[in-house]
Amino acid sequence: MERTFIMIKPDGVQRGLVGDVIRRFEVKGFTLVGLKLLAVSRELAEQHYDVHRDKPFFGGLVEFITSSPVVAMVWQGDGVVASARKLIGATNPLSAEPGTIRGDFGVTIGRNLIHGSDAVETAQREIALWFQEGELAAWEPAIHGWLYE
Ligand code: IDP
Ligand code: MG
Repeated sequence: MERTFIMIKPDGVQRGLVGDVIRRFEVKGFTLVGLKLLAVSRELAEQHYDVHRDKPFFGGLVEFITSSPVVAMVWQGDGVVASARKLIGATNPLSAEPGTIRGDFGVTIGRNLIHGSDAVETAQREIALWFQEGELAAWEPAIHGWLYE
């Protein structure tokens, strides 16, 4: 089944929003298959955001992501990659719709609380970057039949 990589950024952890964020993915019906809190190395942050290496905000972004612990997660479910991006909302929290994580909790693009993979292939790359295979649990919730027809 489809999987995506979700990271609660340092601002989300510092502001005590870890539980709220996890709750939104849980009640939507997605399955948590990997979870850890970690201090991010500069190397990992740079690899994760490699696509933005030439952007003016790259240096500040790496500083931010390495400044305080993050919560890294893998969530699973039908269409989870695109659906997670909808739950997260637009990159700029001031443009993000109310009801989305960034729309409800954020005010500025450099403190937008959470990362979600932007495509299935990106998700596969990011999951492999952040998690060892043994850190992921393949399990099916007992309520599966009440979530999927
Ligand atoms: P996304 O997180 O919604 O996929 P991207 O365009 O991939 O957005 O940018 C990655 C991250 O880089 C954003 O989530 C944000 O933290 C940061 N970022 C993007 N644009 C800016 C900017 O103009 N100023 C500061 N930070 C930015
Ligand atoms: Mg992105």
